[in-house]
Amino acid sequence: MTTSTSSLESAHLLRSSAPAARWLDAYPVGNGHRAAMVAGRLGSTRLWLNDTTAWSGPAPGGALRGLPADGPAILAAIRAAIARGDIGEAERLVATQQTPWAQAFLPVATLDITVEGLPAADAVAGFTRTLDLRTGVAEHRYVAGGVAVTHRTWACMSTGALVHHVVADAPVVLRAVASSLLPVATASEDAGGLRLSLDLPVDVAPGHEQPEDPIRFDPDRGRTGEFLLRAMTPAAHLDLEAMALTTASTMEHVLLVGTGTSPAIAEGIGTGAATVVGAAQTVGDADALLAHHVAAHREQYDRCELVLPARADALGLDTVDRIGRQQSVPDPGLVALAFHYGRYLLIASSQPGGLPANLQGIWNAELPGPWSSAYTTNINLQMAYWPAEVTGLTECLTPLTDFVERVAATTGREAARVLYGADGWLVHHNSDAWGHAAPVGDGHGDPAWAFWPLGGVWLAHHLWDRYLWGGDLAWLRSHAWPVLEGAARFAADWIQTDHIRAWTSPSASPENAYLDADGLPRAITESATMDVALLRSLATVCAAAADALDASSEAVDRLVDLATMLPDPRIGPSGAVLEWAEDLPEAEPQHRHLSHLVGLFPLAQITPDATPALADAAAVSMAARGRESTGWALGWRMAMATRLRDPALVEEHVQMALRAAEGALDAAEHRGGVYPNLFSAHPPFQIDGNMGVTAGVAEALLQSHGGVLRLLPALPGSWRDGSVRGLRARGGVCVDLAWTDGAIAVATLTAEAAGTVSIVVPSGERRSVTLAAREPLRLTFPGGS
Ligand code: FUC
Repeated sequence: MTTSTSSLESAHLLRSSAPAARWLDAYPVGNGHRAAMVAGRLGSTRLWLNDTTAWSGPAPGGALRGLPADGPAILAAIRAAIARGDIGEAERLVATQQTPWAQAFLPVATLDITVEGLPAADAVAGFTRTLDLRTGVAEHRYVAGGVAVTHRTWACMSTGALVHHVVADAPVVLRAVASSLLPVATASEDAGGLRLSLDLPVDVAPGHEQPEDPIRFDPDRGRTGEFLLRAMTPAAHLDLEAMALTTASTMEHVLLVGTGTSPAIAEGIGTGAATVVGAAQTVGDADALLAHHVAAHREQYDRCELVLPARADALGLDTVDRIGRQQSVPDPGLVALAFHYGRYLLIASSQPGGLPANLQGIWNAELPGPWSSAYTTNINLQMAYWPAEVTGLTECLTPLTDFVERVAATTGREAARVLYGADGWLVHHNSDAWGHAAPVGDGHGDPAWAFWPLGGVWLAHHLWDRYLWGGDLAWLRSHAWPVLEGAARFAADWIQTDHIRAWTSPSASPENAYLDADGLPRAITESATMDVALLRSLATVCAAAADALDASSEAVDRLVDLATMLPDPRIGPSGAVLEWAEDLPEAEPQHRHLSHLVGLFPLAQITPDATPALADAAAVSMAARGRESTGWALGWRMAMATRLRDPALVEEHVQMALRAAEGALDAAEHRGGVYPNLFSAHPPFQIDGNMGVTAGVAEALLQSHGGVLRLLPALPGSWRDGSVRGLRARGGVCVDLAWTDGAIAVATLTAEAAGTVSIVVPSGERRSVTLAAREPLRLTFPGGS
């Protein structure tokens, strides 16, 4: 299938004919280090600026502040209370182990760039605003009083700077005014540009906590933020008091922005503002800068492409109108756009040398942002990275693997020792740039969300995934193995046993609660289904890693042994998978989390082939939870539906995930969708919902668990004709597919290394194919099988 201009446009371009009034109308650009939300307006642009290293902290006492001195004794008392059935006491004790909170991802500055002297808005015509995912350029153009003006903004992937380029067909003057929610310590002139030095707070409380002083500064310990604006056009005028830079009148302007923080959060993270702006200045003019950037961006973006037919009337339509229309008639082209958007957002928010994508990727304008715009590890951080390997963005995973390695060697290890007297490392349900690993909640957090020590066990899987996809044994040995083995040490210490059976205590199923005999909601129990699924999977993964490396570990052996004694997942009287070890009534039967089904996705412990009864039970569980949910929860449901090979359910969820988040329905209803800029609404905006859709679409087209490559396992009915290029399977096989009338037509497989792979086509037929290294093998399927 060839890619027509119209499908390129409809699958890679966001468009609006209205100026961006709000942050949620603005378009995101980013290079993993610096980012902006670009609000194109009549005669102006507003940029909300972010930097991956701009976090509050280090908090007084560091990531372990507030931990009790007698953690292991408290743990013993918690376990004893659970054993005697006193859950109230166990929950009280659990709260005594809570630290205050994780730190916040900060907004750096806002830059308002105005074209001076343009006529009033009513003399303006032809306004359009686009975000081209193929180039990473946000653009808006209009004609004002006969002057045609084009603004372009990008986050340069090669130099690291942010670039704002304005071209007019008559000379114009730009005035750029900076502001910040952070205190500006100094505003100074720097090589003709404007330099701001910002005080970063050492401690920021999340919105749900109400301390007396929620944003605290400390002149001795606080870090410094930096903002630098330079114009490549000469004769700029600087007004330090107004924090404004005015350019000379000319037809073309280039503004360069750099940001940075110091001292560094960890070794190797962050570059200074002057370094990146200087690098951009040496590239040359705007055309050269753009060409360098686009080449670097496309190198990642172009690796994978999905072609689905767009509705005939989609071309030239505002994205927000496409979102509105797809609710009545499916628009597969919009699904392709959302698929590419997730990849775009991952490229923009997660690059080597930066920190992992946070709850909002790398875009936050609030102090604090929602949930501090930090990391939540009981689903959200993991989901943000689900598309990385399968859509060919392995380097985007690097900030996460680096982060996990750092936590495993430092804060996670300390927290395991101090809190539980355990070896190895852990992360509880919230983290931040400093690697917060202890439970949060400040002594009053509901254990349903605040107590969950298995975030690290789950995150360790991402390092194994990188090995499964990339096959780099040296990387497995030096990077993944210490993390996996450390997770196994913690797990083996955490699991309790009488040498006949094994269990976890305390345990919770994020973030649901059950009702106890008195009808009270309780979270703490033993051996929640999710604990067991993750710990068993860790045992399997660690054993496989040890095998691949020919390594031995007493902790891994112990974990493997314990895993065999953990309880099997159970099906309850209603036919659903039990969320806890016993059949307990759920406090919220329609809860957004599907913690107990983690074995279905992303793990592949439950599959229609290997465990048909559990797969049926998982479908019952999903139905009982209800179709409706928040943004990321719809993405998770969609990905699970692909594993159940239920195309209708996939289609239903993708359509729900892509409906308008605002306006159409009852405002009080808390359910997911998308904003006009296609950001996923939890609500509020969270990046996981975008990435979940991308991963779910990929998983509907290709699955590679269980030693087989399953082609088109869950193709929704409305995606009748299409093709995908550049999906990647475990084992390092690149997969291109084309289908017609819902039936597979061509598959092209290209392996990194020679070998034999098993493929399963939609009819269920299994074939074994032998691949030579890097030589594409084209398979055709006359009649779709
Ligand atoms: C978890 C979820 C919430 C939200 C938050 C950031 O706590 O249960 O829905 O996504 O993370």
